[in-house]
Amino acid sequence: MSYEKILKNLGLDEQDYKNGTLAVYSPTDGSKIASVPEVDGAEVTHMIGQAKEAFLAWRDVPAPKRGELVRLLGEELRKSKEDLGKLVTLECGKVLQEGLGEVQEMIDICDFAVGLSRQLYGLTIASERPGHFMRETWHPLGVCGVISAFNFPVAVWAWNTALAIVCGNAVIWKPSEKTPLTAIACGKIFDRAMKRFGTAPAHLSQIANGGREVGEVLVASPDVPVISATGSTRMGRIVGTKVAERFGRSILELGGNNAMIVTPEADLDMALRATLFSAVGTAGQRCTTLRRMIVHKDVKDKLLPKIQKAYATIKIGDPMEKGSLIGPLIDKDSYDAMQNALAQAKEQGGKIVGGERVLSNEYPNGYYVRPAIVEMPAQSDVVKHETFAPILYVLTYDCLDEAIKLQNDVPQGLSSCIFSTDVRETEYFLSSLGSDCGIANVNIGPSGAEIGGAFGGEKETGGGRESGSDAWKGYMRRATNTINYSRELPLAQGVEFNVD
Ligand code: UN1
Repeated sequence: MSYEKILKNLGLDEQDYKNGTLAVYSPTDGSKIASVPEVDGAEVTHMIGQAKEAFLAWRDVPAPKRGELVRLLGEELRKSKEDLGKLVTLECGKVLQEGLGEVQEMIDICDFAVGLSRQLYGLTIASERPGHFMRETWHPLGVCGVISAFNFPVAVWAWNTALAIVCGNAVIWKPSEKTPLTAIACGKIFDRAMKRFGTAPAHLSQIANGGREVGEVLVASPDVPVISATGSTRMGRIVGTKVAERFGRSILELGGNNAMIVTPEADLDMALRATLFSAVGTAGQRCTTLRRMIVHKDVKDKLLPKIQKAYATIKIGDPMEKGSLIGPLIDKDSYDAMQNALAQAKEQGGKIVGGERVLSNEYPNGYYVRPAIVEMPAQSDVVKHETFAPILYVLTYDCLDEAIKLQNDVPQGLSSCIFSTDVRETEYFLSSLGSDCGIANVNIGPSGAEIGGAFGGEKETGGGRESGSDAWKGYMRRATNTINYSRELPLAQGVEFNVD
């Protein structure tokens, strides 16, 4: 199917993707597929005003009714799954199975949010005073700014928006400049849900395609009380600081440098399969991608050749084609960064297999690579750095404490896992003496998290939590209420304050 047909199915008109100022290239072959309209700073300011109006009306709609809008969004996403999945593949280069999986994550979070819309619970708390009680109530915050990255061009919007909307907020989304088309498609899908819902205020969810200025205006505005930003640590450091300066709230999902510990008690076939999906899936461009394997010294020679063998035969190619497991990197800059990291790894004593460009004759402007495995003598600087490409560094260890120390000795703290069938090892890894990451898994890889859990990580990953569990609290403000139903006015802490 031609991509214009996909765009049409999704509801895009030519004015949405032709004659704009923001050029869109497909990483598949580097061809220009669209040029979409952009907004500037002044327009974003205007959009913030509109979003604020929408919020003022939406906060008064009962939460379960707000959930109905998200339920309709989930229905519309189900109808558009195939087309949106393909567009994700076309625009960001992940293989179709993963493009479809990403849309499934959107559907899943909608389902979650619908249930949540009847469960925005607060605590009741015993008061120390007679005839009093305390409770916590949760209220929407206002306009929520969402800044997302190219690698999950649509799911990240959905994780934030589904929750933000049932919580009673309005949303303005700044998508990655590399993936504005999928964002426009999401806007159309949202509009269809809005239309069916009928009575939601206009401008509840808006999209601001454009450059740096768009993000800067959102981040600086006191009318945007919460900013959820996904991307590099460098970006997060700027956003987090700016938002903190105005005492806004930020939810940051930044770099990861995720490890797998493989112990002598591991099921090696499972470890192999998990390694393949998590190290080379999405061409190594997930924030949860497996980047470091910390393998016991006695196990390395059993496991590593198997991984190398699989790497040598894994199908790299057009991400739309059935059977392809690795698509292209997003662009040349990304390829250059990968080669640069490999050169550094070599200097730092690394032994590299793979990593070279492939299919360059077929796709002179598409950057396909063979995933790299790099045996490192130590956890040197390059290993501590997140390179957004399929490079798997391999380190060995002697005792579990050493492995955990290596695992934690990086600036990032997103995801981690251990492969072992020994419950003492696995529980130790999950204990407070074990992994310091926001996500710690046993016998599954570090990537591909379900939406039901809170997603996010510590240290330079930014500390934010999105998606499941109680991540919704990030989009609401908590009020503590003390209610006196007696005829007395006792003070807390037994303080006497009487005027006679
Ligand atoms: C990301 O790469 O930005 O756990 C998020 C996963 C996905 C989310 C990745 N559910 O791999």
